[in-house]
This record gives sequence, structure tokens and C-alpha cells, in this order.
Amino acid sequence: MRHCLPIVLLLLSSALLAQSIPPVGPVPTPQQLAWHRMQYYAFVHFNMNTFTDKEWGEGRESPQAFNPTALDCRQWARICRDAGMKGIILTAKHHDGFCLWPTAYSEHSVKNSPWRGGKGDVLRELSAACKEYGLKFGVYLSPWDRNHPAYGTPEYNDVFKATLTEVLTRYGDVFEVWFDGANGEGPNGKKQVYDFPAFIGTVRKHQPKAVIFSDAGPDVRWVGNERGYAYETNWATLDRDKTFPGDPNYPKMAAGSEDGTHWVPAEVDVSIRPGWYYHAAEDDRVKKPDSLMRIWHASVGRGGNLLLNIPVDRRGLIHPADSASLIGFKNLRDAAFAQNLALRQTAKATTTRPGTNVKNLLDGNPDTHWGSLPGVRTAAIEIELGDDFQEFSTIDIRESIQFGQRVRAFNVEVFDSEKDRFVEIARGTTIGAQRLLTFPKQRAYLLRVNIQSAKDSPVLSEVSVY
Ligand code: FUL
Ligand code: CA
Repeated sequence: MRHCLPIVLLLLSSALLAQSIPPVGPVPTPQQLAWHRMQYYAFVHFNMNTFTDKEWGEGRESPQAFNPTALDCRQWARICRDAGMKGIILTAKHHDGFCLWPTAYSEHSVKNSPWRGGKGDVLRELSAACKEYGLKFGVYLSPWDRNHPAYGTPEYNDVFKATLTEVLTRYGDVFEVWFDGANGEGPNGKKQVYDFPAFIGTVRKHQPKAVIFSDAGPDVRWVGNERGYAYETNWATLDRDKTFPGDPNYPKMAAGSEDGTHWVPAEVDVSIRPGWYYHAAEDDRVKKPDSLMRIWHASVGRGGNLLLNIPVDRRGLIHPADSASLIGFKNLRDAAFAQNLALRQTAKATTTRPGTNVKNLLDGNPDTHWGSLPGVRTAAIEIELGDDFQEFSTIDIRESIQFGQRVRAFNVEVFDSEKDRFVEIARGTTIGAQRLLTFPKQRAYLLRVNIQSAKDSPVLSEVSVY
């Protein structure tokens, strides 16, 4: 048994060395890391507007109008799971104030609707369906409320905290709380001064594992547009204290900033239809799988998460046009990323930090990594795709973001056997959680990733080739 000791010591010391990579700048919390790994989940806009054919209700609707004929949250969850999504965030309350659960703090609620005889609770049904289908459950709760009589007075902040508490304590784990930045006038013509610190405190108290979204975080930020793309240069770090939810200058900050003070990654929210809510007139305007694929490359492929909205219809079901697109999109992704040609192939690097290994980039494991020597900010990683020529048109590179986001610029080259040298086929700026680059189809057996500029010694977790 004596000969085991050196091996044990070796394993132990390399584990310690790997652990000892000092972070650069802000790093994600465990909750944010878990969120990054979700990558793709659904937004469901379904509420009073579904029945009034509007995008923004005024809060004067009769609760009688809310009456889905065949509501089935299990159908939503089944389709989302089959589409490869990891969770669902529901508009529990939109700007018109109508609550999809029987709240004690408002009369504008399902409790006064004919649906399920006034005994229904969409949040209860959806959270149960998510559990059944292995999805995480999240809530959108609009602070802007065009119905509540207290809106525009300090009392409303207490009402909002109380409704938030109902939503966060009745339905099990909530993975994300979505605060809309829109802040308009209420029924008495007054705007609310929101007590965001208190709202955030309420979430931390009841759902400490949830991430909180608003334009300005604190945990997840808006990407600055609703068209489905993150910026090519996308820092997960943000000068969080220089902005606030609803900040009209916010879109200027939407790309994050290299030296940002906090880790506040971007979430890309976009609807599968032109509107957020269901309108029968848009049944033939559902985005097709190929356009969703472009969105994938511009969102997840640029280090953001994709929050894809599905407007549930008046029956309370996902319309067949939307489910067909979602599944078609899933099939496209499965085909595009079916075979990672670099998986368990061979690689070498110009520099390697002790305790890391270039092989870790090709092991399919997001928890293992390679880094350059401390202080070395550029590196070349050569990957051999086996003995034969391979055809590929996409590369997927990921940073080990638990040590901070570092890379500023990189390029990809293939070895051109006729020219007998490497030629550049693609270049990018930031990497972050994930960077996808596509290029015209290549035929080669050797490629090289060059990290050309970084804030500090780069640390990557995976490189995949398709
Ligand atoms: C916006 C809202 O005003 C829209 O109605 C929608 O909910 C979108 C996701 O956020 O701020
Ligand atoms: Ca790895």
C-alpha cells in the first residue's frame, strides 16, 4: 500500500493547485453559476391581456373576462421539457395588476373570475406541472400596477412585498424572480417610488437560492433589447450601482463592462411571436426554427441565457404553431451539436498553469479546466481532430467563469495543408460562459485557438467543434 502515497499526494496537490487559481474581478455566486448552466428556459405571458387582446392592460378590466376554457399547465411543461428548456417563468401579475393566484391583497385576481368557479390558482397548477416534468419554476411580478388603489403611495410598497411573499412562500422553490422595469401611472394618476431594496430583501428572505432579474440586476440583467441578441462583446460584469430598474440610459450599459463592479450576466428575452401576449392575428407569425437558431447563436452563443416567450392562448394552451416551432428548433440544435469532433481528441498548449491540463478542454466536463501560467495573457491551443480530415463549421469555447471573465479577444485558425500553414477562419472578442462561432464549412484535421488578449491569464473549461 506504501506506493499509493505519492499518487495520493500528487492528486491532492494538483487539486489544491487547481483550486488556487485566484479570481479576477467579480465572480458569479453559486446561484448565478447554477443559472448560467440552465442556458434556455421559457417565459409565458398569459394573463388578462390574453382575453382582452392587448399587450398592456389598463387595470379596469372585469375579472369576469379571465376564463380559459381548457387551461392545462401540464401541456406547457411537457412541450417546454420536450423543447429542451430548463424552466418556466410565468407572468403572475402584469402591469394591469391582475393576479393569477388568489391573493389577499387585491380584488383584481382569479379569485373573482369564473375560471374554476373562482377557486383556481395558475401558480399552483404550473409549479406542480414544473415539478412533474423536471423544470424549474419562476415568477414575473410587475411592480407597476394600474389597478391597485394604493399604487402611487408608500403603502403600495408594503402591498407589493406582501404579494411577493405570497408568491414566494406557497409554491416551493422559485429559481428566478423577474422584476419588470416599467413604471407608469396608477389609477390615481401617480407614479410609484419603488422600494427595490425592500423587494430584493423579501426575495432573499424567502427564496435565498433564487436569482433576481431587473434591468440593473442585482443578479441578472436585461440585455437591452427584445429582439433576441446579446452584443458580440458581452461582459458579465456591470457597474451595477450606476444604473437602476427602468433607467432610460440603460441600453447603453447592456453590453456590460470589462471592469464592472459586480457579476450581473445578461438574459436575452424575446418572444416567439411579434407580441408577448397571444393574439389570434399572429398565429401565422410564429418564428420558424431557423430564425430561433439564429437567436440561439446570438444569445446563448454570446454568453447570455435565452428566455424565450411563448404566448399561451385563450384556451390556456400552447398553440400548435408555437409547439411545432419549438420542437423543430430543438431538432435543429440536436442535429447541429450532435457530434463534438474534438471530444477526447488531442490538444497541446503553449502555456499551462500547474494543476490544470489542456486535455481538460476536450473531456466534455464543464468542471475541469486548462489555464495559462500566472501572468501569461496570450496562449495558443492546438487541437488535432484524429487521424483524418474532418468537416466542421462551428466552434464552442467556454471560460471557467467561476474564476472571473477574462478573455478580450481570440481567433480560430485551421491548418491549410495546401498552403502548409494555419489560416484564420473566425475571430471573436469576449467568451464568458459560452461563445459560439460559425464559419463556412472547413475540411481540416488540425485547428488552433489563439487567446490574443485577456484581462489576466485565461482559464477555459471546454472547446468543442461541430
Ligand atoms: C416589458 C413589458 O412592458 C412587456 O409587456 C413584457 O412583459 C416584457 C417582457 O417586459 O417591460
Ligand atoms: Ca472540461
